[in-house]
Amino acid sequence: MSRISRRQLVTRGLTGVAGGLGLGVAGHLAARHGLIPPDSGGIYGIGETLNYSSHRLLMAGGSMAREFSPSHISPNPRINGKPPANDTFRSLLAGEFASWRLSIDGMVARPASLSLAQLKAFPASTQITHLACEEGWSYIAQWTGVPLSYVLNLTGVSPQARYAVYFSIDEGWWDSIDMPEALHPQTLVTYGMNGGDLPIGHGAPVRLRVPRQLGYKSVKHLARITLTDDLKQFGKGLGSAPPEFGFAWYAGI
Ligand SMILES: Nc1nc2c(c(=O)[nH]1)N[C@H]1C(S)=C(S)[C@@H](COP(=O)(O)O)O[C@H]1N2
Ligand SMILES: [Mo]
Repeated sequence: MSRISRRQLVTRGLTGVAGGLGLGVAGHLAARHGLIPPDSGGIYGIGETLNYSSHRLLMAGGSMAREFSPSHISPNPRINGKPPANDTFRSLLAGEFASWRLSIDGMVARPASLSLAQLKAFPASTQITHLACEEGWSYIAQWTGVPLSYVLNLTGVSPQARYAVYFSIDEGWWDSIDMPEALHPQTLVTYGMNGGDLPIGHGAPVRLRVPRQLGYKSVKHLARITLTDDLKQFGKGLGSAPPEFGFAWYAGI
């Protein structure tokens, strides 16, 4: 088993290793190379591990989500879910988000608390990408914001950090991504949509856009991002809220 290198894993894939040597061996290899997703314990465990590990090995975290031209922007983007029904959100909204802050903490060198004005003063990035809901509908929109990698370079990332966990003002909504996804150039701390401010329904004042994964990873009404090396301490330890309801933690498209 120890003679299988990462390079051989890339050429044969974990599926190939599993087929040739058995799932037990494949599991050990996946664990050693950090390729086990946090929700791998359940009935879909093996499938989730093969899916996540093959994406990470084959694309090494670097593939790009397709970007579209302005003529592809959907005229009536659908809204999924309701704005947070709590006092925190109501009072932030009443103050036009002037007192909203994005907290960044955990395994960073310099924790930060950023206002909307501060985010907007950073170099902006714009993308026209597809948001696909697991329910089967989708739309294309233009998104404007700051790459998460830019913000994390400001705060400094501890070498031990393995995941970015992010939380909505809406308390049930939280998720996480691995560091290749967090530092990917298209992962965007998004405050603008289709040329204007991000509408309430689409996640004002700020949502995280993760265009290489299904829509539920793009958490709306962002409040906090924390870097960690251990997802077990959050919720039921499955990496995010969706796996608690039967959806995959890794939702790569
Ligand atoms: N806070 C919060 N984030 C959320 C949701 C939500 O209801 N609340 N819905 C998720 C789901 S399932 C999808 S498909 C997308 C939908 O984004 P949209 O409302 O811009 O279409 O947002 C995701 N992020
Ligand atoms: Mo969704």
